[in-house]
Amino acid sequence: MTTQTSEQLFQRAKDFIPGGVNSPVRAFRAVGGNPIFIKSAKGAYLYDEDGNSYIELINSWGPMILGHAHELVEKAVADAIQSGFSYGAPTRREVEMAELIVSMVPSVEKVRMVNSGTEATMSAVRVARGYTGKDKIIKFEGNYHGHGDSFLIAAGSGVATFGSPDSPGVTKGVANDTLTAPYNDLAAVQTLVDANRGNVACIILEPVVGNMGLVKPLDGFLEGLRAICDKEGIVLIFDEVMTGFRLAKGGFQERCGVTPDMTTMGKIIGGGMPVGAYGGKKEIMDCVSPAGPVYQAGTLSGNPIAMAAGKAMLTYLNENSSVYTHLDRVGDTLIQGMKANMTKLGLNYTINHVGSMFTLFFTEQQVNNFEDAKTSNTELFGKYFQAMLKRGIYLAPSQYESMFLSTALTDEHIQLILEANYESLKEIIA
Ligand code: KE4
Repeated sequence: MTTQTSEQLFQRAKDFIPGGVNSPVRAFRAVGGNPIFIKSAKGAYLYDEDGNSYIELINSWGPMILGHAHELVEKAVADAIQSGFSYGAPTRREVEMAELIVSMVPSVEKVRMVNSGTEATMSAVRVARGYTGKDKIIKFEGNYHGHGDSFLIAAGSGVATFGSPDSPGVTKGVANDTLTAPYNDLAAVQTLVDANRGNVACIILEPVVGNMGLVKPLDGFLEGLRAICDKEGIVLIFDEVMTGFRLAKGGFQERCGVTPDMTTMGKIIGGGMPVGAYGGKKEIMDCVSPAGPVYQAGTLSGNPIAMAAGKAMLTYLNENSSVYTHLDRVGDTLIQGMKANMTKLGLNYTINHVGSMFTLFFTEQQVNNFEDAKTSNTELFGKYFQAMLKRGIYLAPSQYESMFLSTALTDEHIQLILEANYESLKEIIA
């Protein structure tokens, strides 16, 4: 399989785009080699610039839950384009989209559309600060909420100490208002709250983490956070940019039964177009301009083409809940097969899995937080990634990411993935 055209494009790209990509993880830095440049996609397949095809398990980092170029979404976009592209004025489509989201996610009483998950989380934190009048936020190590300054914070050395900037350009002032705790560690959260009583505006987390690889909340963790927030007057924000509309039509909060005060959304909500959203309790969302004093705006927010794509996808998911039982079954089949392959090879790596999201960690210990995840052999993951790629299976190019399944995957695809998984594991441990 040649990737010559991709390599040529990457060389050109690096002259004009930082690192040759418009989002860092795409550069394959974590797995070695050069990135593959994609020419088209359909169903379960990506097609690169050299004519290679791949069964893929990223699905644009989550959005393509129905597979690529689903005819329903394609038709909605084609129809919408006939009416123009962008007006910068309110439209019927935005009203219909807001009504649909509110009907699918009961904890969301009002919602504001934005253009990315980052915009959604940045805005939600600002609103929580405006609503409570408090400055500090609590986030968790290994949780990613986009590239907003408040989130690019390395964990403090001790649990009760302030974070430090995790990127040049993020100021110490910003870092001082972000407190971090290990995921699944309620005691650490209580310590932070006790040390900052009356000054914590919100706790924001991925209710199922995709961004350190897949990590599930331990029993009682989400319930414990809900209790702390109720007692202390802290806004609980579920960042469901990844899990929203994927793990259930109402997001993971529908599965776990814990209700956040605010929810951030992205990815699936746009059907592949650039859309994010944040929403929650009416009393909180009515703080948002122009209803209230907390400012937030966006030229292309609620863009009619993006609303058409997102509404087509959400409507389908809302009317076909069998999508989720189907994806649970596909996920179970794949995970069982991967575990059987490892048993045959005498391997015992950890797989974390919820519904249509999973991660194969190259470590034998349980992975319940970022420190656990970092025991993974990332070099071996890189070899596995490349071995799967040359067998036509396209995975997320980092150990610290989740895979995403789509309804376009057939039993035949799953068998092909399992065959490649067995051969790749056998190759890298030889
Ligand atoms: P965007 O700004 O990339 O649309 O969303 C940021 C974001 C917020 N919250 C969660 C839970 C997320 O997973 C993300 C973005 N996810 C990454 C995947 N690790 C997107 C891939 C990328 O950065 O290119």
